[in-house]
Amino acid sequence: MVAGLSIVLAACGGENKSSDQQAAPGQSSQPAATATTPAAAGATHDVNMVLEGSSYKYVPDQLTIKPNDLIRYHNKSGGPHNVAFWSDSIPSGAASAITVPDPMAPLSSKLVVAPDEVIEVKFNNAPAGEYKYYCTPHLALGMKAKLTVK
Ligand SMILES: [Cu+2]
Repeated sequence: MVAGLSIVLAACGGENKSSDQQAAPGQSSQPAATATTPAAAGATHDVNMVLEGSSYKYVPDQLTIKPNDLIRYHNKSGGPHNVAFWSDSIPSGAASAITVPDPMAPLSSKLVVAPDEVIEVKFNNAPAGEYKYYCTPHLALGMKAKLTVK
């Protein structure tokens, strides 16, 4: 008797819950663009990895971001490319604030080969300062760039 009642209540609760969940995303998506909210999810930036003529480069090669932003590096031409940070060219304490996908080494992402394949580099409370990085296969050819976190 008691068990049957609780099942009914649970079923009612489930219906109410699903209607709440439908309402919530609509309410929260509108103010998400405000930049003043502390600890909010960061913005997303796009950087292309290209071969132009005989030059391998990141475009843009300088970018200013906020401490919790995400950068999507797109393999446009001339791959394989990757994103690797010099451990001595980032602010102190910054290494743990950077997440690279499938790292080959600390702070060094996997290589992307397929057209338009993306490397997502995530920053989590990254300290302010300059972050210099390079492409491992093309470092000798000058493929390097800089981020500024502020
Ligand atoms: Cu490269």
